[in-house]
Amino acid sequence: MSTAAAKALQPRAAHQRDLLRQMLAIRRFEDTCAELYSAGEIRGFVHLYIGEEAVAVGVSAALTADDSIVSTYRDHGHALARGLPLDSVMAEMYGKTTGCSRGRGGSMHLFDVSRRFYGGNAIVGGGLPLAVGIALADKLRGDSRVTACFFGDGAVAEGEFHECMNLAALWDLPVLFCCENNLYAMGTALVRAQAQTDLALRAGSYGMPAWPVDGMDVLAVEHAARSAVGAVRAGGGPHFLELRTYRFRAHSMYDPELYRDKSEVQEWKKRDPVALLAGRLRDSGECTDAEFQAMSDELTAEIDAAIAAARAAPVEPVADLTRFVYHPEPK
Ligand SMILES: Cc1ncc(C[n+]2csc(CCOP(=O)(O)OP(=O)(O)O)c2C)c(N)n1
Ligand SMILES: [Mg+2]
Repeated sequence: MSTAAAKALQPRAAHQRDLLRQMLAIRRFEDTCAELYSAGEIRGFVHLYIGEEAVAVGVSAALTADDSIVSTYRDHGHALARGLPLDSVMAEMYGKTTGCSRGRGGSMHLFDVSRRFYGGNAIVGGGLPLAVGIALADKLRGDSRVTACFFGDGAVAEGEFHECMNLAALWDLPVLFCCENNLYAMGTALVRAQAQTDLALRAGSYGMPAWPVDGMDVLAVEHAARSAVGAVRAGGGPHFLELRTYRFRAHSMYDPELYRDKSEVQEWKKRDPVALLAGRLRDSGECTDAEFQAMSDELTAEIDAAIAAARAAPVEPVADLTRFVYHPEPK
């Protein structure tokens, strides 16, 4: 290969290594959260994203810092891919004041206005009207922002999903709907709950472009998201991506997983998004095993430092309990 050709490849290789690092950061962060949860160090509801990392990382790579993101309760991956500092997310898991939501939100309510990351939402489908409202505001102001809204296959059964699809399409709003179809809503399989399981087809019925994407392949996700974001930003109205993915772990920390066969999980693990990209980069010589190990060691150090900082950080004083809480004066 000529030097010029090798140089031309550099940015692509560096970009793909960055995607790999982001996915690995989410994986390591959450593996550690599972351990901390079992040890009783972090509490509350915790929903792991392990297996779905390519979705958050691929979509986020197609957005600019000025675009907005609305997430779900399975939000660690979305937040980290958005660039929320890992230590502020870890501190939030511990309920400390240095957390991105001052320790008042916890795992399900990560939030960072400065990065236009509008939560973390415990209500299934609850982010959809927020995203449509943000996009309506942007449109009325004449801003060229895109709002990416993540939600699960379970949200498609909610009434507000259909209301939001309708309004976004009717008003040509700049929203990218990112449906994370992991085939289950808690213990209910999509096929047992919904008559039409082709979710892109259902979104398409509202007159918006919608298509399925291999959600285990971060490059496929980024490619689809770039083309959809470009079209939305150009005034093409809402677009819908059905990101076909799979969660490798339980729905939340405690779930006996009686609703699926272990063999199904094993089958999907063969297409582990982190291993898939790592393997490709290894085969092309763009990330050797030693480089992968160095990346992994760096992340371990970063996570260890975040845990130490979170442990040492204060909780909010009791005197501040009613701060940020809406409470009208009694008449
Ligand atoms: C409106 C509402 N109904 C029910 C619940 C309880 N609940 C929490 S998660 C969940 C499953 C949602 O599945 P899906 O949208 O596919 O997302 P996933 O958990 O698979 O990422 C349900 C029913 C809730 N939080 N909100
Ligand atoms: Mg689901």
